[in-house]
Amino acid sequence: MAEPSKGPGGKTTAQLFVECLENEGVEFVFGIPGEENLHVMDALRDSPIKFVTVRHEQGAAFMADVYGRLTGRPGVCLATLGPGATNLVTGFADANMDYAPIVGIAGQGATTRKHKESHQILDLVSLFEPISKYSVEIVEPEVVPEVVRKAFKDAQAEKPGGAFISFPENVAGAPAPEGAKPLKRQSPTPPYPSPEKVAQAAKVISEAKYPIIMAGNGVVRGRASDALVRFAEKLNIPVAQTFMAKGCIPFSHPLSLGTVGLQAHDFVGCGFDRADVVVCVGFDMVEYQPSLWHAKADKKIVHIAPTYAEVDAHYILEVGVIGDIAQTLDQIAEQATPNDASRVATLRQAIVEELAEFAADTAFPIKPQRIIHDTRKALGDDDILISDVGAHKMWVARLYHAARPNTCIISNGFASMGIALPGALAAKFAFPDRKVLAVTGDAGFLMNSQEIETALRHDLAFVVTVWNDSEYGLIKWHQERRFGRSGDVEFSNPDFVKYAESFGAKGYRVETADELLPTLERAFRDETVVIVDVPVDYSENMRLTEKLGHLVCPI
Ligand SMILES: Cc1ncc(C[n+]2csc(CCOP(=O)(O)OP(=O)(O)O)c2C)c(N)n1
Repeated sequence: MAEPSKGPGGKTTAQLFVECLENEGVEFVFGIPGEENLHVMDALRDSPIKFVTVRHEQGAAFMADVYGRLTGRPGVCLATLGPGATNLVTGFADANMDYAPIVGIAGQGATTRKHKESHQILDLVSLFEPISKYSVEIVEPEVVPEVVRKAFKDAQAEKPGGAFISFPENVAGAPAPEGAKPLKRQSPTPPYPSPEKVAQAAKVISEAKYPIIMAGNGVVRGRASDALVRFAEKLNIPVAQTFMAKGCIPFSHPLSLGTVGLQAHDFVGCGFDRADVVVCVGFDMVEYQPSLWHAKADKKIVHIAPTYAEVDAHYILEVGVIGDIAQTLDQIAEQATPNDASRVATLRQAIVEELAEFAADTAFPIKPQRIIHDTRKALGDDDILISDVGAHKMWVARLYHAARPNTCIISNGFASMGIALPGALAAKFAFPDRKVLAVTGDAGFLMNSQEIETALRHDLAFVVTVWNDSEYGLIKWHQERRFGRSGDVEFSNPDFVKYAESFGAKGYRVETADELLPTLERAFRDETVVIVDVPVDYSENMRLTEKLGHLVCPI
């Protein structure tokens, strides 16, 4: 590797690059050093940006993913070329498909060896193209300010997602051009809604007999929860929220119908059956395919978002209002007339009763409903729960009642296992004063549990509940539902208490249902990483399927 040269500008291109990251307000870079990113790593040593050395690049990408989702600012992850970059892929794709802003950076071999068979060289720009909004290589030092500015702007603009930068080592080590400096940051602002479209939407909503709001993750991204609540209250329209929009209206609000998105027909689906107008606010169909809630394509859809609607035969718009969500909602609310909704209370009641029914259930292994009930009790309204992906996610989505946006993080676009534990680290970095809980299956836990060491090294404190069933629980559920039998989903687990202790973390095993809540409370008092092994009774999964199969709508 050629020695870095500072040139007439007094800095290397890698130093200019890091200056550009600082200009973007980057606080953390999550990653693993390697030979081809040495220049960037070295430049970071003189920067206030904190480099978080992780134990697997996938962990770094998930950390950047959750950091991006929670803060609305791109999370940044860094890897070396070849295998380092390929390890970033799953977490990076998760961010991109969950519409979380993320910037991925990978070192690359020198441009002088990229044209031929060469150690660890892979075309990284092509690799990241299908999982990003922008994938580029820095081919000359002078493009650095533009590349970095564009990467952050693209990652953050609606709909947010991934920007990937490949940084060849010879360019990184080359002198920065004289006078080169970061470009001024400008945040893209969503358009102002068109008055004609606002008037059309207000008319459709005023004429509706049974309107319902489907609030999606765009409401959370647009920081438009207060406007959503104002809109629902003024027009008296019930609100269902997607998994990723949890908390955009507090569950305790009389107009909240809870969460939609379970493939099965749930109580809240009853609200959709009756609806003649569905007001989709910041809705991403990656979360909930329209054919599942709009099979007959017979309802009027009002689409409110900063970006135009995706095309789908079951999502044909009556009217689409493209603009800043909060402004759009306020303007429509001013013009529309309120709806007469009296049936909301009945639906809410059914959902509340289901949870109450299991609040004191002492069966062991513990029923999912009881675990969710006690989990909710252990956390405050501002605390953060990060769910992994599996059957436990379905229970979190259905029954965990979030009071505020971004307090229950679920991956429901790409839906990759392994997000919860690294996600908890990122949440704690972003919000050190809030309690953070990772909820994970036993399989997803072991996919990224190496990051326990990273957390301990950084003195982070959070709790992980491992729903222990020694199976790929969600897949077994699907097998039984579709084929009436299951197989190839069983495995054995390590002793999670000893496993936690071997890292220097704490571990507890819950032995009765009544121990769960006190154990969680104690775990949060411990102020370190605590793994809680929670044996779960997943026979409730098929019981739920049967119950929902026979569901008679209460309205
Ligand atoms: C990386 C990844 N691999 C596979 C899947 C498919 N998948 C979804 S849920 C699941 C089982 C999860 O098992 P576990 O983590 O134990 O959670 P449980 O379902 O038991 O609650 C699998 C294999 C996925 N979503 N992501």
